[in-house]
Amino acid sequence: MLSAAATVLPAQNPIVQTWFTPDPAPMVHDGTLYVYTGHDEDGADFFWMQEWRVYSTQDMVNWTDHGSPLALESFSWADDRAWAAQCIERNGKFYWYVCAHSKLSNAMAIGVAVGESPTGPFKDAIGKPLCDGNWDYIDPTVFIDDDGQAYLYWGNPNLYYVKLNEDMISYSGKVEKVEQTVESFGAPNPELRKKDVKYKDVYTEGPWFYKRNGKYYMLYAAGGIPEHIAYSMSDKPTGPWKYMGEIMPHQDTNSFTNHCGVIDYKGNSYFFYHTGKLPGGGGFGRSSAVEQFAYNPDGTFPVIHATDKGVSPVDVFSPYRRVEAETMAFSQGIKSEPNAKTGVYISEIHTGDYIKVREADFGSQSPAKFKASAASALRGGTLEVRADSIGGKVIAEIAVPHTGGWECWQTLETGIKTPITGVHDIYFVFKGRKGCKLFNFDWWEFARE
Ligand code: FUB
Repeated sequence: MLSAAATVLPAQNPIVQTWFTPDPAPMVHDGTLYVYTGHDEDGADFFWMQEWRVYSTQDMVNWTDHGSPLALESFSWADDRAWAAQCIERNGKFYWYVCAHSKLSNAMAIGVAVGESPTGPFKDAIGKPLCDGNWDYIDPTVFIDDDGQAYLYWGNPNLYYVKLNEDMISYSGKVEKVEQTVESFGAPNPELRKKDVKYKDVYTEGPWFYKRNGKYYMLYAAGGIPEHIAYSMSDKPTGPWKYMGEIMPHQDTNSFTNHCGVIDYKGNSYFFYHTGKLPGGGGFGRSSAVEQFAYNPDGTFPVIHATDKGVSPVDVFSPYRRVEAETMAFSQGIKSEPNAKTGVYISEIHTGDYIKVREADFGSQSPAKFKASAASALRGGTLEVRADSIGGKVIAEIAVPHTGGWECWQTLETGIKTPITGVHDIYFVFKGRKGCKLFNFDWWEFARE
């Protein structure tokens, strides 16, 4: 909860504030950027992770929460540690490579789920792990080369790969272990490292593999704990690799791990990573963040620093359509929840909480109406729609009544209080009795008539 007088910083990082979202893995499909993340439990004292989550954006600042279409329960063989994962599309299907603790081997394993859309539904593609039985079988990264050959890399502290078959759910040959040397990754293979030697760098975990302009990139968390992000490059998908240096040096981000993913979207390059900077966060409460960067002319990386500010919008946001309440640039105090019928909605709304949607374009003619869908098992509260800040002018205001239950939705409609045109941030500010949940919020829409 936040007092109305509090200052709202123009922060975009972390990109999600409702849940902890570590290990970001971006994917672009059909003009939308999706980020697949893990989920650190609130108040956790280890990586006791149960599920994976999906978020999407079309402007890089307003993110839609698609909930958790994949969890440990999706894999009959998995019982713990829903750790880092990555999703990729092939022939209209979506393959989400995960790692988790295997009850078959009592070690970590790599699995694969298949889905009909980027947000699911997903199911275990083979009913068993793809590769099982080793404590360092974590953090899969996948890439399909121009010749159609797909590669799956993973591992901590060893780096392994397999060549995936075209079906993406089986592989040819055996699991290969990449030889690490000072030249290729900054230090020799784990078993050859000497305790008293300070190496140039040390491959640790979280590989991110891709190709750009004919060069192959392997980014990874490096240096042991605390981790920074470093990278190696190669002319071939399976090496030999050349250690290229640090990308994101260790900073005081309140997290001893880091985990990256890189993608181009709408003409820009983006570097996703995680920090422990969400209030209440830390080493086991990590959140995705993103920075924009430009490759050096020779294809090498600049040094990228973690910022609170994050990135700028790359597209306009239309408020003249049904917008899910779980689409936002920033929020305070709230959570999101799934419902089989309604989908994801916003919950845990208390007085003073707010949602910010960034840079909505109202055009040259003001809307005349505002609609919202809300539900309350108690006495409801007020949904204020304000422009540009939590104390900004009130564009519309809706009194949410008792609707009969937390999932008994009512569509509520009101006229516009203060006409608005042009581009503005929208703040949904929740007001009501102190100390109790006010209402749940599913969607909103502005209309000209
Ligand atoms: O999220 C659990 C583990 O922490 C991941 O698998 C690693 O990459 C590190 O981020």
